[in-house]
Amino acid sequence: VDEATPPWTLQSRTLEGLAGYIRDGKAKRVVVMTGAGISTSAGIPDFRSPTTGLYANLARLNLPYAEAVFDISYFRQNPRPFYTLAHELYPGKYRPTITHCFIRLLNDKGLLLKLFTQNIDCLEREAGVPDDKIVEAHGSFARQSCIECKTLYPDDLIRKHIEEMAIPFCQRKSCGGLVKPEIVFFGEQLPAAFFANRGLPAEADLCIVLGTSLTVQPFASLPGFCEEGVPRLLINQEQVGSLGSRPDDVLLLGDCDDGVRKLAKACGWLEELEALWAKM
Ligand code: CNA
Repeated sequence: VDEATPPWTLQSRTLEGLAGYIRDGKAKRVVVMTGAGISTSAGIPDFRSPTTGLYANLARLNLPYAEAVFDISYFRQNPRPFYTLAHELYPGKYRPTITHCFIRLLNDKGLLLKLFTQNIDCLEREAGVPDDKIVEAHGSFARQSCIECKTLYPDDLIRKHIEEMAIPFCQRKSCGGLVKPEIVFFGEQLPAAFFANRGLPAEADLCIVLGTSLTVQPFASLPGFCEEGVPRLLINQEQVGSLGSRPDDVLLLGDCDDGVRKLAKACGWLEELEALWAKM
């Protein structure tokens, strides 16, 4: 929208306007959508940032193209690049960021309708966002199974394999297929929970999009399901998707942790947020 178009819902299309909306109790059903950018300050690289992203640094894995590391047909031929990466990304090594804690705080205040995350690092969970509030749209490292017969594979064994960068195989002798954490690869179906919940943005009274390039479908279509007139906030290094095209879209371009701190401050929640984060 151009600057002359007035907002429909907010007092002003600014952080202050948005914080006013929250302080007035108008945001009671908040949907949050996140991506790799909320975990970069925890030390986990994103995919697409030009020099620091994983795709820019995958040369050492000798891939035919960067996305192959998460491509199911490539994995079948050569699982080693994925397991090299899994060794680096495996949960348990990283501390949630203040942005993860902000989502937890929204839930503690009874305002979180649902968190849709593309991340597989489980940091939202570690920050204390409850299981039933999270839709891990691209799966996670929480479980692993055989890619052929789907038999589950034990947690302790996958951990050992990933630590040692060894490739795990199905324990059923008659099968012997490759085992893979249940993160969604290109060419695989998204989890049922995504499809069961994808209508929820239409019920939201506030949408917050954090740290994602919004380039992977169908996740990228979620903010578009919010009703017209429902404020949408983007906190990201760059403008993405259709955020910024509606009269009540607020853009806070820059670092997520900085943006979240500014929002928390404007809502009067900053001390509480910092205290929560300090305990992580
Ligand atoms: P992406 O395509 O790499 O985009 C990341 C976005 O975040 C970009 O727009 C960046 O500009 C922005 N960004 C990076 N750092 C910051 C920061 N500190 N503050 C604000 N903005 C920042 O990642 P997406 O999540 O959009 O892509 C979807 C893929 C990436 C999903 O399938 C994930 O599984 C996958 N991924 C996940 C992780 C993880 O779990 N932490 C890490 C790397 C990739």
